[in-house]
Amino acid sequence: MRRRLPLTIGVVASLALGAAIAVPQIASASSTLGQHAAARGKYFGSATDNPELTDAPYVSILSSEFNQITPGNTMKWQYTEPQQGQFSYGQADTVVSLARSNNQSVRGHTLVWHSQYPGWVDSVPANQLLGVMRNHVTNVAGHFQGQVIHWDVVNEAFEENGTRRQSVFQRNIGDSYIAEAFRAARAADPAAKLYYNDYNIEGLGAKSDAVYAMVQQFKAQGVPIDGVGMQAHLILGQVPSSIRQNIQRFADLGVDVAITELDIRMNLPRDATKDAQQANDYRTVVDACLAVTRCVGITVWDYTDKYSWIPSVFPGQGAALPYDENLNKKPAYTAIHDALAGTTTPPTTPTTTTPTSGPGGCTATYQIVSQWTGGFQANVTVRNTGTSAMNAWAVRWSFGAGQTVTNLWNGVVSSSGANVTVRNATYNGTIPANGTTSFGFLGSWTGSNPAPTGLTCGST
Ligand code: G2I
Repeated sequence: MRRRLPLTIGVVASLALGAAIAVPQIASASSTLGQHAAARGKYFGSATDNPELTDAPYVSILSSEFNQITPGNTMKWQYTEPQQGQFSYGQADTVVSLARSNNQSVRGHTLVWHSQYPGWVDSVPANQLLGVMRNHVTNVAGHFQGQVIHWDVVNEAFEENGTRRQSVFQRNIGDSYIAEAFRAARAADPAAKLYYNDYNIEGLGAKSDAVYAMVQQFKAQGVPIDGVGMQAHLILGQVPSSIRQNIQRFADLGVDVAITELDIRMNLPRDATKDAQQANDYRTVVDACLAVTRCVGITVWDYTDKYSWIPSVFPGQGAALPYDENLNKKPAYTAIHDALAGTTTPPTTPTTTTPTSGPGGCTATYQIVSQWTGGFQANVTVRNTGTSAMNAWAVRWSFGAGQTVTNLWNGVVSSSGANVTVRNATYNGTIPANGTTSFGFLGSWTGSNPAPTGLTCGST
């Protein structure tokens, strides 16, 4: 049996996609994460694993709080085809039937992966491996037809620098193995949404660029891909600032996006400061998904620190999930809940509009879109009030109550004390006469969040 650590030390993250879940429902303040997500047209799910299903209090929360489930291990090749041609679905079926009894959708994980496959696969002659891989995909996706609505068809096929990982499939089949796996999956279960899934593709970078190029190529060639899963094994305080923009660019290619394996690990022990940062980080991820229509949902890689994979792979780190080891909710839970619920706590007057002319013939309109305890999201619209196109812009303001920008998109931010400068990104510097562009950001605040002062817009 093969078992390899799937992640490069110090760099881990990925997202997965989920399915758009049914019809939005009304959720109340006390609703579960799954109910709030459904009300926003998304799902919020958890991975689980068979050994944990004997833990009744654990199962109780798993069954009630989430509306989506991913089997964390038992759909992998080593479990489903331990000997060549002998398929074994007992453990995976147990997870699937639990999910069905709780009205939860199931993400299949995973058909083709460089890790957790049985040793006999390495002995298959190179010229037979394509047939063997197709046979595996056909059988597994066929078995779960109608029960699995999203499949991680191929998992973790790229290196950090964007080259192909030299897995047994890559070495013996070549670049085409990914497309071939997707074709076999489509044939086996035409209704399932088929995803490519990887870590460290949450933000812009060489690896996500490589996946982006592959999806673009698959779309052009008619290879049946429906989504990209971003695993999102993230590190405290290091949510990529481009996560929202990156999700959006995949969506713009015409695929769905799911956050598939979210966790945010920290150096142990936990403390209140780290918990607060983690809550903020979870909020950032949830808000990024909520901001993009084609981001279909989020799955945490199990929901409790009791069953997290992190401590065994990253010694000294952990506490990565929204429930602690005793199944108590952490601040991260509240952040996720409030983000999904759209809670604005406290209910202040969140909108300020302050158009101000600057020296460069443009105005900036600053608007708080939503606000919650400790955080807010704002949008700034830049209008060219001149009579000719402008090629660059800079918006400046000063925060009066200690607020900070934590994550900004569609612009480049620099801060000095209370003073904030946002310049255009490479792609939105040009604004035609009387045209507009905009950028957005997540900010933090304590005490109060008054409108900024000294808001100006200029060409430099
Ligand atoms: O490594 C974290 C995840 C990265 N993305 C793909 C996921 O499939 C992967 O999940 C983890 C599981 O959560 C772990 O539970 O994959 C690991 C293997 O690469 C899983 O760990 C293995 C242990 O290493 C084995 O010792 C153990 O027998 O889980 C097995 C079943 O509990």
